[in-house]
Amino acid sequence: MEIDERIEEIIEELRSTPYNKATEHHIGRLKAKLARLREEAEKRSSSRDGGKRDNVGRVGDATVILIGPPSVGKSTLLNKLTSAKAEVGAYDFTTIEVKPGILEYEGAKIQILDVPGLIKGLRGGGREVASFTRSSDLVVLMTDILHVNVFEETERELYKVGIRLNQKKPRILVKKKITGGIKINSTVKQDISEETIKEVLKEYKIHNADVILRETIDINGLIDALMKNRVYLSCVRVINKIDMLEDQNLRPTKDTSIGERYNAIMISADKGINLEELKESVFKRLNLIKVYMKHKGEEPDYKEPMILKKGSTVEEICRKIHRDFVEKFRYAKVWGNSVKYGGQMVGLSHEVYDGDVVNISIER
Ligand SMILES: Nc1nc2c(ncn2[C@@H]2O[C@H](COP(=O)(O)OP(=O)(O)OP(=O)(O)O)[C@@H](O)[C@H]2O)c(=O)[nH]1
Ligand SMILES: [Mg+2]
Repeated sequence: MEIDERIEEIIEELRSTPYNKATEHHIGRLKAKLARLREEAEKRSSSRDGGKRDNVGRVGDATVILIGPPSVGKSTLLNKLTSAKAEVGAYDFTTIEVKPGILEYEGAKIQILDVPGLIKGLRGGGREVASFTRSSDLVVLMTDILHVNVFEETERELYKVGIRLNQKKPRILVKKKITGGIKINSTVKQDISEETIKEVLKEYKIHNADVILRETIDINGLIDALMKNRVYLSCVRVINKIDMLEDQNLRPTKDTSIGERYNAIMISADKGINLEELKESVFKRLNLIKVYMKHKGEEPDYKEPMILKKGSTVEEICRKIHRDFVEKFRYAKVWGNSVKYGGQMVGLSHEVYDGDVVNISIER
């Protein structure tokens, strides 16, 4: 049987199976099977179409990807935010190749990727979009005022290929073992039964493991924790072309209700409306921090902060300065909120905080 048919069959069975305590473990098994088949289908089809993979180098401090249906103004926005000169057209699929640009904001260099318009089913270029998304830091989900209802559809398509938007990684740890069966430890009360958890694990051929649950989980979360291809990204929704409403005297820039309803920022890429608000929101959601480097006996360099992702350690700082720095590293001295006292000596694994001053000592 074709893989697509098997997927359809399972979806149908899931649809017709009522959810209750007696069916839960069966549903768990079906969902796990579905997740595996979908991954398999994606793998096969991407090798079939020659695997047009992510081939754009990542530069800058973080990467944002613009995703949305054709003709909503993605390339127009890229051109407005960066010095890129992407082709803009009044017809669908103007963009056929991924185009990068750099937005400079608050001292950070943010790479923006303009990708081909996305259509339902992630066929053709869609899988390429998915592959670019996996290695981005933030998704800007874009549409225009004529198509405000596509957000959920697009999110569903991305969900199917393992991309989780504005969702936390489930706090589930599975430590595989050789013997001893499945032992489940939970720090909180669980709704799903042990039997269901075991059924799902069985689908992944896990028969011996310690399972540690640090929050209330559901079947989908458990499957996500077992699949390797899941990514968790922040997402900002954008509705473009609000100038069109203005043409019709609907005073959209004052009437923010559409934006609120869809939890989206309303912009006009073409007329340059609300772009500052968008930049600010993108910057905030990227969760970047600034640290200031200091040479021994000198004042910190407050003019050119180093931009890092929140959660970064001294090791990441070293890598950003020079590839040799990790090997030659002796110690770092840190002033700021991440340490107990100014000038504290720390190692490579020390996490730095926003506003820290850092001095690195290496072997000469
Ligand atoms: N009225 C209005 N038109 C816009 C705005 N932004 C873009 N457009 C127009 O929308 C059309 C499509 O713009 P593009 O930037 O090529 O759209 P795209 O999303 O990159 O499209 P694809 O590459 O085909 O996926 C062009 O005719 C643009 O001039 C806007 O803010 N207001
Ligand atoms: Mg385009």
